[in-house]
Amino acid sequence: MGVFKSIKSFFLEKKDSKPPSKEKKEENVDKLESDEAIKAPKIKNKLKTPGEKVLKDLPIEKLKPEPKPKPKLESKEDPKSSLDKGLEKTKKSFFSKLSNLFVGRSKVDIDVLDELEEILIRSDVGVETTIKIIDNIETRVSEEKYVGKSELNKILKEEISKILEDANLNINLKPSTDTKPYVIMVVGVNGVGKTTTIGKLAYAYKNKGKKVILGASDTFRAAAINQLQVWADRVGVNLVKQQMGSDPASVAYDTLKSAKSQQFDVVIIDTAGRLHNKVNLMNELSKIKRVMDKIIPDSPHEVILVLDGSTGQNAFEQAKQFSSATDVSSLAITKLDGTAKGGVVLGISHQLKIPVKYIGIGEKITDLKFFDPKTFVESFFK
Ligand SMILES: Nc1nc2c(ncn2[C@@H]2O[C@H](COP(=O)(O)OP(=O)(O)OP(=O)(O)O)[C@@H](O)[C@H]2O)c(=O)[nH]1
Ligand SMILES: [Mg+2]
Repeated sequence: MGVFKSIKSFFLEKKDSKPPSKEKKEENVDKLESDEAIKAPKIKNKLKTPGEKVLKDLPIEKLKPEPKPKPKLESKEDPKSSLDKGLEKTKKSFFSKLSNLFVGRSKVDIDVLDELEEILIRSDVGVETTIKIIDNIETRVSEEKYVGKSELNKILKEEISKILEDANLNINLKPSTDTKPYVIMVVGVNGVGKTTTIGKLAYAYKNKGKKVILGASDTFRAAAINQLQVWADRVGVNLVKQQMGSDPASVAYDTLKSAKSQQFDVVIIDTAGRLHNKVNLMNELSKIKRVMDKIIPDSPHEVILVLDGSTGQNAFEQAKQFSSATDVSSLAITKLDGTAKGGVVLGISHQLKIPVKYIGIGEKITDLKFFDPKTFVESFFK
């Protein structure tokens, strides 16, 4: 594996100088049918800030009556085919490179493995994950007499499945707590797709018969509040909001109070992705969590970090930073359509050990898929 070592160090250097790019893929939130999402692993949140302001007597905006969802937004598409479509760019780019591997060659040798390593790195799988895959394939190739193109595809598919399944082992396995309301906080840097994902998620929960309420805790921009209002109206769920610049924790407070008193099943809190600096952002998220915990002990029950898959290695960095600053229960990787960087799902799952729960494959209300490693890999290798 001497040849690989030099290639690895080459890519390690190259990775740092790579500009952000886009991509990603996933599966259907139709799986919410099983209610599994509501049984997501619970996270402990014991962040306490000294001198925390007591939030009381805050004006709670009147809840709007739930309008009917607009049927035109519903997609009649087969979820599988929409996943295939969403992953098309990654797939095309990856497999066209893969088939070039065998031009003028009939079996897997050291050169093929070196090139495969490069393809994986270029598909944003990440160096650490690529090395693991290549090492495993190398071992298997040396054990088998003849490995040609179809055998390599089969081995590669198995190795990728193994990595994704291992990383997602713990998701949805915790027993249901029957928590009501079940509180979800959505975090991530600006522009990754938090608000859109919340809209899609609210739609999926509502379709499962859940009574959903949203909280506009991104008070940093007026447009952010309006955007969430548009989604709330579109899906037909309630929204709690205050004016721009108000305390995000107080919006969360209002939302949870309403959810509790009016017996909502699911609360989804939007948060700002952009503040004056990173420390401010993380402090604010901690404060929102502390306030929630006071109203509904142990909430939020789930913190979803949204990452823009099309930013490739940048998404890795964001995942690292957020998970070191706050408890992240799962990931939603968006914008996998329109990017060839879908490999990032693999690297992030493997290296950060945070399960990928959803993938966003478009801007439509139905374009959020529950991430199932098996279906994902099947779609990829189809
Ligand atoms: N193609 C595609 N676009 C998406 C997807 N998810 C979100 N978007 C688009 O990405 C853009 C940003 O999405 P938002 O939901 O506003 O992102 P945000 O994280 O809430 O952004 P801030 O509120 O600015 O922090 C919008 O134009 C969305 O339509 C996806 O899965 N695929
Ligand atoms: Mg937003």
